Amino acid sequence: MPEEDNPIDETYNGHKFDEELLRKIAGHPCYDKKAQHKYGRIHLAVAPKCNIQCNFCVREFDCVNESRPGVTSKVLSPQEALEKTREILADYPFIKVVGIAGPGDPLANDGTFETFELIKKEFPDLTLCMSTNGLLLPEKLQDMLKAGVSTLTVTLNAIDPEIQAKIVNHIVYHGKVYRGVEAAEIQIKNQLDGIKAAVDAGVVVKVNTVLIPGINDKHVVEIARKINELGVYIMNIMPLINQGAFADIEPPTAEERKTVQETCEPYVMQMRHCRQCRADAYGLLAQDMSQMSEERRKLIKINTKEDMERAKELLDKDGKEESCTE
Ligand code: CLF
Ligand code: SF4
Repeated sequence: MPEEDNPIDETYNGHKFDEELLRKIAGHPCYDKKAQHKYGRIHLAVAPKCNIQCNFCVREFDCVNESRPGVTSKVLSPQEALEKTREILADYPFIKVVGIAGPGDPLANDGTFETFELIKKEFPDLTLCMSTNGLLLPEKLQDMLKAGVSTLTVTLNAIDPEIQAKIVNHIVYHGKVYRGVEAAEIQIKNQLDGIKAAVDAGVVVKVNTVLIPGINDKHVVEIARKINELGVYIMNIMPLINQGAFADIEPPTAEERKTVQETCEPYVMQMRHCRQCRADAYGLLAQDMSQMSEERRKLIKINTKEDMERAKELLDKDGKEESCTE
């Protein structure tokens, strides 16, 4: 990585990142906005089950805490996921990150760990990334670390149980169903304890927060303050997709979201280039190749540096036609 491409402060937010982590951040399209144009990610849809019920989730689709709304990804077995990674990496070596982000919650699915183990064994240089609702984070953190995950997203939509109780209908925790404030208290405790433990273990943590007007919009800055204390690296404030029990809530305008991002920025770096990817997306963030025609994918196969330049030109020129709309 040339020096000018690595803009990351190695002591960001009170945390010192070693050289290896700095390299991973600089090559991660979600964590470093400059990297989004150069490096891609592949999502492996190996995690169908979820252990909570968010009020904006209709469950037929991918987890909307991280993914593109209204989209269902085909679930893969760990072995299928490995094969898919092999095929895609052979053609698109600019993909540096393998993420598991659904379609349900990765920590609620054993296939997540099995998949990471397989990928790590065959591709030890790739960054392994995961996105979770955090309910099982404290108890699964060691498994996650053992599997080699170094960048982690936790969705944190409230740190006040009264507010969280309006967002999540129920959780299923250790075989028991909890609702309301009781459920919220369990989840928030686990999310915050899990984030702290992950940061302490050297994981680079991102927090996703779904901005829900009238529910958590005034509260998001308190989340930002809290995650600053915990050493979170970056925050991604996502607009509500109004479906499910929240179908009647008007999503935030771009201006409202921007104002909240600006209010949170003094506390934690803001991610503004999220594309709300599918749980099976691959390629550059702005150009999800899972949605491209075979013909087009062939056109941008990468074998040499020149191919890479050509691919970028092609994608810049007319890729918008085939990429997903936001
Ligand atoms: Fe995937 Fe998420 Fe890892 Fe990125 S996505 S698991 S951190 S590799 Fe990125 Fe996609 Fe936004 Fe997610 S643009 S939806 S933030
Ligand atoms: Fe749906 Fe994701 Fe919430 Fe689970 S965590 S209920 S998949 S939005």
